[in-house]
Amino acid sequence: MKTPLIALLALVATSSLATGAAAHVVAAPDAAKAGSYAAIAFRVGHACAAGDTTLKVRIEIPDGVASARPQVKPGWTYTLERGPDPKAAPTAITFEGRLPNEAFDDFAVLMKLPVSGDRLVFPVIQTCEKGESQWTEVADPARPDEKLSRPAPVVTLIPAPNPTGAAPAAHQH
Ligand SMILES: [Cu+2]
Repeated sequence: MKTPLIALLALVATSSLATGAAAHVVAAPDAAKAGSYAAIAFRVGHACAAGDTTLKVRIEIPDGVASARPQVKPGWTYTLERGPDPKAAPTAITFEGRLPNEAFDDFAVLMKLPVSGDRLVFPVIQTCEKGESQWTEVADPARPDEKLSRPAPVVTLIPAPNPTGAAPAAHQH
């Protein structure tokens, strides 16, 4: 009777983890090939609190991302924040619109991901009619089981199969 119990516990642990992640602000997909152009959606699962409405989603673009373009969303506007280099990727993208608490939505960004690195962290500030949620917590590698209440969305970089080879079909603009 030992094995079925362990299997059941594993199943419970997995499904509760999945539910928790889906209810936060998460990256979808949460893994992408290093060096690739990847469309990553930032999925907002709920407002800042019950009865509140999301008005603004600000996504910080980490260093190493060479370009970042927001997907146009009907009903939403976007603003790009830029650093001193006008050719570099924006440092942040803010979507503005309305998203009631009972609904979820995806805010997609097309990015040229860095060729090397393990993972990218995208701090997100969610501004609502009444409150604000800062999705900026980063897990301590020394304490991987620690429960974070407002984790930042993370994208794991999948190593390129041939990192030393020539880049296929370079995109020059
Ligand atoms: Cu949540």
